[in-house]
Amino acid sequence: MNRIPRIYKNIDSELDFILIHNGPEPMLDLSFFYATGLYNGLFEGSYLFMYPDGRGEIVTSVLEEQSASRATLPVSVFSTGAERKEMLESRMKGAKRIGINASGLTVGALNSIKEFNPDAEYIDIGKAIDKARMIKDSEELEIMRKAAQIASEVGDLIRDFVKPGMKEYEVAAEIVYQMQRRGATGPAFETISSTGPNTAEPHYTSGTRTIQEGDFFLYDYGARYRKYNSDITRTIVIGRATEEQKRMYEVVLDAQLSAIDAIHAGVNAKDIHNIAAEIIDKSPYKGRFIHSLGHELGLATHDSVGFSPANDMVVEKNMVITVEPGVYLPGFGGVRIEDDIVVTAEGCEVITTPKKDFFEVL
Ligand SMILES: [Mn+2]
Repeated sequence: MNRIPRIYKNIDSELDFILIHNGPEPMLDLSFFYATGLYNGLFEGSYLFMYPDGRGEIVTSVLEEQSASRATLPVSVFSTGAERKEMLESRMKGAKRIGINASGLTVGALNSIKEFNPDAEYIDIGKAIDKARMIKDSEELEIMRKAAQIASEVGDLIRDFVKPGMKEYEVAAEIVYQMQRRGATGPAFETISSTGPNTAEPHYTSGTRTIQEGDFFLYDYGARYRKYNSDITRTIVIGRATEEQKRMYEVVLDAQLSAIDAIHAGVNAKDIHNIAAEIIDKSPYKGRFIHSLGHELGLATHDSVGFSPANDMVVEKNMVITVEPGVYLPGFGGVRIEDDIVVTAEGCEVITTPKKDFFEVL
């Protein structure tokens, strides 16, 4: 796979080349994997040259030679610092305008590149890469459907697994274990497994609290498969639910389904957020929806902004975006329901499928 031409479609200025440079884990530029289609290997300290005619070249260490051999692009391998210096200098010599992806590059990594050619102008073309990454191709969609499917199977399993007396971290461990048993490379992000009042904290992860009768139980998790991610949230009640818990759930579900119904290519992202926000603000939970409706998903869990009140963006076919309204009552608890959708011409396809009828663990 070579996605370099797709990136250059979004660039109108003259460049000698674009240079991607990975730092040490976790300072990797995911665009390296986007452009090359590589999904094995770490590629710390590796370089990717991308030329305006669509050619590319990977420059990497002998450590990654095996992994790099899966690429369709040519690969040059260095085994010493001196060899690396020689390879970089010879390729960068005389270049006047070099494109970089500033958001994927640490200041340290940029400084190290500049040593090989201090005279060039370094131009941030990150927006062109982001734009390409937003629209998924058929191979990316196939991988993402698999990531979604793995996580979906585990979603249904977990609501039958959770019981009073378990610790939050035990359920988190089970989620990750079951995803990996189904072929996930790993979790997409640190699993959220929260109970009771902790569910009111949207980015709580998991702790030592013991699940009790009457608790909300909220799990927000995803599978990583071939470096692509899925992202799901479900909320259930442990034991018999109160009227308040039921009402919260119904409001959030209504907001989510109404927003999903309105999605199609050509719609404005902020209008989709506002559909969900209006439903919540007309309920007793006015003002308790405290984040954006959803983010774009791909190689990064938060690939780019998605359905947000500030995102005046026309939604396009084959974007993958989450839809995740929530309401949070500090000290009491929160409800969030999240699915991943692929935008189509006429509507959208929901690719995450765990059940989301109101559920009590009895
Ligand atoms: Mn999410």
